[in-house]
Amino acid sequence: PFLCSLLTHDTFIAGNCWTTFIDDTPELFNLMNSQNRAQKLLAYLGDVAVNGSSIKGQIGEPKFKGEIILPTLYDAAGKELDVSQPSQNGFRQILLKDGPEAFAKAIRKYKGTLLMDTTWRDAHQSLLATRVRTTDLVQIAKHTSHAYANAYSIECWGGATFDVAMRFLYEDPWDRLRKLRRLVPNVCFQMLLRGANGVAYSSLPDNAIDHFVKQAKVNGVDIFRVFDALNDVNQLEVGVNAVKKAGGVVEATICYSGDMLNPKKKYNLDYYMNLVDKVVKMGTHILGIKDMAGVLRPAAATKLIGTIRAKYPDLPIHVHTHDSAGTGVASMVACAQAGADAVDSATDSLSGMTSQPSVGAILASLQGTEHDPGLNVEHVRAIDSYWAQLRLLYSCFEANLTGPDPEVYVHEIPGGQLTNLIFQASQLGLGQQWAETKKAYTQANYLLGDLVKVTPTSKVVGDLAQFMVSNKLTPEQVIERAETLDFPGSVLDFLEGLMGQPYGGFPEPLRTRALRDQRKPLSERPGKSLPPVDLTKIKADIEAKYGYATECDVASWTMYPKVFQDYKAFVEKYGDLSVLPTKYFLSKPEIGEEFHVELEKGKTLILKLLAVGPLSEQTGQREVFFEMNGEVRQVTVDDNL
Ligand code: 3PY
Ligand code: ZN
Repeated sequence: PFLCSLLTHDTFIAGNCWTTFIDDTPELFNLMNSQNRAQKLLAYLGDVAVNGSSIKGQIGEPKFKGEIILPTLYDAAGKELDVSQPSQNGFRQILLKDGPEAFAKAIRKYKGTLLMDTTWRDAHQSLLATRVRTTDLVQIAKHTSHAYANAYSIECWGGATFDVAMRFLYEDPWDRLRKLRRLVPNVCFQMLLRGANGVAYSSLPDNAIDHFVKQAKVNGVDIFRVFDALNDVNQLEVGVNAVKKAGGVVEATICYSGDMLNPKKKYNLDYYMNLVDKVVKMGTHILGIKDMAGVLRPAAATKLIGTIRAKYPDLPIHVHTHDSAGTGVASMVACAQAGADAVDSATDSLSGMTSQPSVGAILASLQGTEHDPGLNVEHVRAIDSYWAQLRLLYSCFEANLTGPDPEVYVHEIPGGQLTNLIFQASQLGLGQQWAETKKAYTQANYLLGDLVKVTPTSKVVGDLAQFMVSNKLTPEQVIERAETLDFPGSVLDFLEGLMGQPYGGFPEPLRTRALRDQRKPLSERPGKSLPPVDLTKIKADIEAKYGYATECDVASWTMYPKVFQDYKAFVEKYGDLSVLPTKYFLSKPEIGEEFHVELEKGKTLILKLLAVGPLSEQTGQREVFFEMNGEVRQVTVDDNL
C-alpha cells in the first residue's frame, strides 16, 4: 500500500523535488510501519496507565476530561456556516497573488486596525508553558480560518514553540506547521524569529539562519517577526536578510523596554526613533514594536506610535504587548488611535495577565469606530468557547497566576518568563522567594547594564537573579567577587558577546572580571567569526543515524542537536504521539472507556484499557491489557513508582 499511495500521489507524479516531497507528505511514509506504530502507542498508554504521565511541568491531572465540543458558526442570515472547508478569503490571498510589498500596502491602506491572533503561539507560551499540542490546534483550525478571515495574521510558530514541541511534547514542529497550513489557506501565518539566534538561545552561523528560514517559508510561514534581544541591528539584520532571501514578509521589530516617558530611564524616544530609522533603512515590509513585558503604557504608546506614524506615513506598524499589568487593552487602543495598522490579541480564555490582551475586550473597544478590526464578534466568541474547554484540559500546566502584576513596571520581566518565575517560586511554596527573585531580577538587570530584556537576554538576567538569591549575593558582592564566582553559563555567554552588543556597552569591571582569561570578549557580532555549519555533513549524519533526512530535520538538528536526537529516540520507542488525543497523552483512561486514535487517514484504532496487572516482585514490571480493534493486546511496563 505504501508504494501504491506513493506512485499515485500528485506531487510524485508532478516530479517535484524528492526531499520537499518527504517533508510535505510524511504520512505516506508512516504507512510503512502502522502495525509497529500501534504497538508503540500501546507501550506509551501502558506506561501512563502504570506510572502516570511523565510530561515535564505537568502537575496533577487535567481538570476537564469530557468531550471537547466544537463550535458552530452562523452566517448573517442565521444559517449554519459550512466549516468542513476552510475559508478562501483573507489578506493572504493578496500576499500569494501580488507578493510582500502589495500585502504591506494593503495592510497600511486598510481603514481599521487589524488584529494578530496569538492564541496558537504566545498566549499558550505565556500561560500554559507552551504545552498546547498540534492535535488541539488542528481541531479548531478550519473554524478559525473562517472566524479570523479578516485578521492580519495568526501567530502559530517560532519562539519557544519550536524546541518545546520536540523537548516536551515529542512532536515535530515542522509537522505542526504543515498540518495547520493545509487547514488555514487564507490567513497569513506568522512566526517569531530571534534574529541571529534563530529559535535558539544564542547566535548561530549565518548560513544556519538562512537555511532555517528557508524551510520555515517553504513549509508555511508567511510573516517573520524578527527581533534582536539587545536591539543590536547587526544581529537583527542576519534574520532580516534571511527572510528577504526566502521571499517572506519581513516584520523587522524593535523591542520596547523601560519607560520612555521617564527622563531618568535609559531608553528614551530618541533611542527608539534612531532604531526605527535604522530598521527602515535596512528594508522592512512592516515595522514591529515588541513590548514583551507589557510596559508600554497608553501614554507612551500614543507618543511612540504617533511619532513613528508622523515620520513614516506609509510604513505599516504592528504592535505586540503582554497584559501583565492589566493595561494591555488600553495600550492597544492607544496604538490604534495613534496610527498602528495591527495589534496583538489572544482568544479571551487564553488572554490577560502574562498573555496578550483579550480579543473580546479589544473588539468591544474598537467595534463601530474608525479602527474597527473587522472581525465577526459572534464567530470570535464561538472560537473562544473551544478554548475555554482547552484551558481546563491543560490546567495541569497552569502557573497559578492570581492577578495582574503592576510591579512589572519595576522589574520589567517579559510575560513568558514572569509566568515561569512565579511558577518556580510557587513550587517552592515560598512567597518570600518570589519577592526576593523580583528584587534580585531588578538588581541583576542594572548589574548587567540595564538591558533590553527578552529571550535570550531575559534568561541571562533571570539566571543571574536566581544565582544571587541562592548564593545570597548583593550587587556589590557580585562585582567584588566576580573573579571567583561560578556564574551561570548564559551570563558568561552574554558577557562574551555571544548574544550581540548591548546599547551603551558591556558592564565593566564586571565583564573583564567575570570572563577572566578564559573567554575572549567579542566586539563584533558572533556570526562574523563563527564558521559556517556544514549542512551537507549534518544531513549525511542524520541519514546514517535514522535512514533518511529531510531539510527540516537538518534545520532542527542545527538549532537543537541534542533535543532533536532525544526526540527521535522517544519516537523510536513510542511512535508519533501527536495523533493521540491530549486527554490520553496526559492521563490514563478509565478502565473500559472506549477511545479512538486516528493513526493516519483511514486507519483508526478503537482502544480500551482492560486491566493493569499486579506488580511482579522479580521483574518490577506489570502487564497492562488493552482491547485494540476488538482484540486483546498486552504490554509489559516497568513500574517506576
Ligand atoms: C520568545 O522569544 O520566545 C518570546 O516570546 C519573546 O517575547
Ligand atoms: Zn510576546
